Formats: sequence, C-alpha cells, structure tokens
Amino acid sequence: MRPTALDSHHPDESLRAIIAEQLRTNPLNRLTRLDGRPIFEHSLVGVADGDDPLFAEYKTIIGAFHLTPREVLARELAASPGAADASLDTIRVIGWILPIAEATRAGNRAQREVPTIAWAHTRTYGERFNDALRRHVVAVLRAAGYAAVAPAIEPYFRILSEGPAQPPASVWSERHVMYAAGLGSFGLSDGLITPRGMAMRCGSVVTNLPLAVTPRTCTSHTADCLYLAEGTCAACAARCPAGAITREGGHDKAKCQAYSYGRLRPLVATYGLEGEPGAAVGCGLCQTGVPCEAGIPAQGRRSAGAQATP
Ligand code: B12
Ligand code: SF4
Ligand code: SF4
Repeated sequence: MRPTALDSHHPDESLRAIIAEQLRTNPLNRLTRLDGRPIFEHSLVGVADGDDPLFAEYKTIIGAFHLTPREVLARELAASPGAADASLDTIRVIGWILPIAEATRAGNRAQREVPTIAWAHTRTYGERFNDALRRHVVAVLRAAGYAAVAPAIEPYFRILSEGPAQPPASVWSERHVMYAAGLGSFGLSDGLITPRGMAMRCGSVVTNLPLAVTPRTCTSHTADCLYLAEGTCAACAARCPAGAITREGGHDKAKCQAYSYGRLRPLVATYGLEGEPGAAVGCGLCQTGVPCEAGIPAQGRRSAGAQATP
C-alpha cells in the first residue's frame, strides 16, 4: 500500500516513507517540458527540536524578524478556530534536502557563465514540487490530528532587503532550519553543504508531532567547507562568473543577485519560463563542479545525523 497516511505507531519511518513516495510518484518532480527526468533524486530528512536555543539565536544571527518554530505554531493555532487548545508541549521542525538530479548537475558542471535550461527549470519547477511537498506533509500531519505549518508558503513569508546595507534575508531561512536539524553546514559560497551535497533545494514543516530529534554532529556552522575549515579549495570562488565569492569576503549577495536579475534575466524568456509563476533564473555555478557538489568533501570528519529516505 502506498504510504499516504501517517502511521502513528511509527511516525518517524512513516514520514520519511511519505516524503520518498512523493519524490517517486508526484509528476511535479519531473522536468516534463524537457526530457521528463526526475528533478530531485532521493531525499534526506532531519528533525530539529523547535525549542532548540539556536532558533532564538537566529534572531541575532539573522535578524529580529526571523521567526521561531514556537512563534510559527502559536500563530497558526491562533488563526485556526478549534485548534487553539492543541498542545505546544513538544515542537518539532521537519527538514528535507532534495538533491538535484545527477544529469542536471553534470550539465551545469560544464557551464562557465550561465546555467543550463535544465538547471533553470529545476529552480522554477523544482520549487513548485517543493511547495507541493510542503503542502502534502502539512495535510498528512493535520489529517493525523497534529498541528502543522510550512512557514515558507504562508502569506506572512517575506524576504526583507534594504539595499547593500541590509542584504536579502527571509523571515524563515530554510538553510538555518536545516543546520538546526543536523542536515548540513555553511560553505564559503554561503551554500549549505549536506551529506548529499550542496546542489540541492530544501524545505521544512513545523509540527507538534513528537518526532525523534536528529543529532547535530558538526563542530561549527562552517565545519564541512574545505576553505573555512582548513584554508584550501575555494573552487566556488573560481567558478562564480559574477565575482561574487572571494576568499576574504565570502559571498556578496548583492553581486550575486545583480547577476541573476541582470545578465541572467533574458534567460527567463530564452528558456521558456516567461509568465510562469515564481519563474527565476539563478546560475548556481558555485554549487556544481566543486568538491562539495554531491557530498561532504572531507568525508569522515563527521557522520551525518540525518537519515536518508528509502
Ligand atoms: C534570499 C535568497 C537568495 C538571495 C540571497 C542568498 C543568501 N545567502 O541569503 C540570492 C538572490 C542572492 C539567492 C541566490 C541563490 N539561491 Co537563494 N534563497 C534565498 C531565500 C529565499 C532566503 C535566504 C535567507 O533568508 N537567508 C538568510 C541569510 C541570513 O542567510 P545567510 O546570509 O546565507 O546566512 C549566513 C549567516 O547566517 C552565517 N552565520 C553567521 N553566524 C552563524 C552562526 C550559526 C550557528 C549559523 C547556523 C549560521 C551563522 O551563516 C550563513 C552563511 O554565511 C532562500 C529560501 C529560504 N526561505 O530560506 C533561498 C535559498 C537559500 N536559495 C537557494 C539557492 C539554490 C540559490 C541559488 C543557487 C540560485 C539557483 N537556483 O541557482 C543562488 C546561490 C547563492 C549562494 N551562493 O548562496 C537554496 C539553497 C541551496 C543551498 N545549497 O544552499 C534556498 C534555501 C532555496 C530552497 N528552498 O532550497 N538566494
Ligand atoms: S567549493 Fe570548496 S570552498 Fe567553496 S563551499 Fe565548497 S568546499 Fe567550501
Ligand atoms: S549563484 Fe552564480 S552568481 Fe551567485 S554566487 Fe553562485 S556562482 Fe556566483
């Protein structure tokens, strides 16, 4: 039988099976306008304790506007008549990593200036699948009687940006959530290096289902980057066509964004994405053709706490 409903006796395994099933069977996880290949292969799921002090620290590290899981769920319950008495004793954040298909990564590896059409379609249609997965996981949890919400698709989700002085940051940073759930650490390029690599997209759902928390095993938030940990590599800086990554300054978001909205903007039309909701093109060259593309470059430095889905 297909795992579409939560098995409350084995919620951890059940949830991973439900996510894996979506990757296998949801037609949105296909590049249907190209060769029909899967957008994402496999998945990696981790769980953070919603009351981990790290989430409060994010109000300083990211900004006071960044929401905690408790704030997210309290907001959800206040807006749902009948659910206001739901227990908030336990709060969990489910995070997933969706590694980009090898064929798509291989294509982008050969690029020097702009992304391939498959990479561009992965950005637009892959995020559409990611949103569908967020909605699906929320629906499954609610059907089982739990509170659940995916902050990244709520109407209050915002990306705040006030020019170079205040580079873009959102009220719910998926990468910081993944870090909290033991799913990776940050690289020189700002990208999250996960056990399945940096060439990925990620998503999350907050719930009061008491899932087992996955351990965070890295020794710092930059432990897995070869440059930040031991001063070698910097391959992402050499790959960036916009000069937006340097050894001294790390990732310059303003330069990266300007390249996306400037040099790459015509590709929205060239690649047939004009008019598509949420269409955007980012080059992602810093995520392919680098040692952290498909895994943690210095494997063995630590073991991942997260569990791969079947
Ligand atoms: C705004 C945004 C952008 C902006 C700014 C990026 C940025 N670095 O913030 C622009 C337009 C430049 C951009 C570009 C891209 N993006 Co973007 N973007 C986002 C978005 C919507 C919000 C990001 C956010 O809120 N950042 C918050 C700020 C504060 O994060 P930060 O500056 O990187 O954080 C640093 C500090 O916090 C610091 N730090 C300092 N002290 C401490 C202490 C601790 C304990 C910790 C944990 C951290 C920490 O660590 C970080 C690294 O330096 C997210 C989706 C989401 N809701 O999260 C996607 C997202 C980050 N983007 C993503 C992708 C794929 C891309 C592109 C590759 C485009 C593409 N499709 O090809 C490029 C890659 C750019 C890059 N090198 O990172 C993925 C991430 C993939 C990955 N492997 O990391 C995300 C998560 C989308 C998704 N759902 O999967 N993006
Ligand atoms: S390419 Fe090298 S320097 Fe850049 S993030 Fe990956 S490991 Fe770090
Ligand atoms: S996404 Fe492209 S422009 Fe932005 S930092 Fe990476 S390589 Fe540079």
